[in-house]
Amino acid sequence: MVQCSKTLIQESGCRTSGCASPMDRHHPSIDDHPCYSETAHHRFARIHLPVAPACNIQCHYCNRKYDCANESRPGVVSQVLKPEQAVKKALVVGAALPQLAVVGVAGPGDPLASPKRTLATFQRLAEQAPDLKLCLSTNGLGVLDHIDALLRYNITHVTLTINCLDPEIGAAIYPWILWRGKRIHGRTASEILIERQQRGLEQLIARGILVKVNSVLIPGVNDTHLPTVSQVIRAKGAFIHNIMPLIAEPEHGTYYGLTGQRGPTPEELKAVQAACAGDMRLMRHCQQCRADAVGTLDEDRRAEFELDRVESMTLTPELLEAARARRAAFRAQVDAEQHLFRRLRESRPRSGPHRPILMAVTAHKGRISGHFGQASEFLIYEVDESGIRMVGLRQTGRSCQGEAACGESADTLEPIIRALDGCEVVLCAKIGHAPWQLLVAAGIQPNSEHPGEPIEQACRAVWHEMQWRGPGTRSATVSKVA
Ligand code: CLF
Ligand code: SF4
Repeated sequence: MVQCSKTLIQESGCRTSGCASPMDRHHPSIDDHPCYSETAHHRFARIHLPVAPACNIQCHYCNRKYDCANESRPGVVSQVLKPEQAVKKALVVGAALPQLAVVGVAGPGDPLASPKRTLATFQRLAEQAPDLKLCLSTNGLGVLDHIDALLRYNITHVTLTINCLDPEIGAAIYPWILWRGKRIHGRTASEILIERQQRGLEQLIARGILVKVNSVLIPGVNDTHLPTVSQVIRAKGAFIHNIMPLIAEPEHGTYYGLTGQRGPTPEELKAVQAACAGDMRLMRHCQQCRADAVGTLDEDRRAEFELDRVESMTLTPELLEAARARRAAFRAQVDAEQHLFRRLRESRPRSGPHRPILMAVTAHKGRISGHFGQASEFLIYEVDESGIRMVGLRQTGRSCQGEAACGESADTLEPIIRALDGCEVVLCAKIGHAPWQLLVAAGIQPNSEHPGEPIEQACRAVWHEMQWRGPGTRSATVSKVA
């Protein structure tokens, strides 16, 4: 049996010691990682430190003037920081945002093409902020050379970009790599890269690091091949697969952009994700962040932490200790909330008279208010015969990005509906047809019959109505649907 080097895997069961599927395992180490856990992504923040300017390969979707497109949106430039500047920035952000949980290095080039800068950053962070998770995103060419250092500095999460297993396909994506001081071209280059990526994947997993695999979906190049990639990485124990759409525009100056290679349509992306699903976790909430991103995935806080401001701040040991305590308190609060929800869900009878019901509410100043599609958070109440109690808050992000498209996209609604898991009712002032139908299909009763009423009065009324009519009954009329 292979021994895991990290307790995080041992605590929850390691596939090398008998667990079959990544879907079966609950990893405490993902509970506050916004990319590995969809439920964490509205609550916890990450910061990317742009310390790695160089790259050791060329991808046809990359222009070196911009951030590494293996995780980032092309056409974005991040200012490269020295390790000491980067560490100070992470500590300043960690002092200002108690929700900060992860520090990642994802560019602007490949972090392991500048290993000294990347590892020096992680080493200092492991010493100065040991509660923050350390995360790395790489093309995989250099990973085998640095696994010991990754473990030494407590990097627990690594993303590998794996676009193919077939060197013929690889030759159409990677024109060259830099390998042992030489530039290697064509099929030989992609053979070396693929072999290093696969052995890197195996070694990272064997040594207890949680691995996410990113694949860039390139229509006509690797679209029909990605389900095979997904099967292989799943069999090797990758935790989650993130299939990212190619973004190729002529103005980005990339080979693909200039030669007319198109990116996938939303339907094509969805079809490939469906073909890769099964018992593999798929990441569907990736924001293709910048290499200097700060904040939660849906709230950009970069502007608050410009280098001048960061450099003017003084960090004392007392301030750092207080910041750690605030982060710990924030985690404990989220943990307690999740624990409460689990307990309520498990203990609540599913049927029978006078049972307690969880309701998600959009409100303003204590009254039912707002459009479902424009709500970015829901108050959660438990309602039963004895009264109503607020038991938490779920932040979901908005489904509606503008009046015209309001609530029509199942892609944006599905994560919100998943975030309301356990609730039986949604109370809001207005709701569109599409979210109404999806909520009903998910077993959640939408109700827009009580706009402007005090929350307590509305929740009680709905609870009594449900006792009278029985669960799953449509209590609101479609006349109030926006
Ligand atoms: Fe950053 Fe990447 Fe770590 Fe997340 S991002 S290094 S795993 S902390 Fe996340 Fe951003 Fe998508 Fe990356 S949403 S681009 S997957
Ligand atoms: Fe560009 Fe990233 Fe590919 Fe390097 S690994 S060529 S930085 S996209």
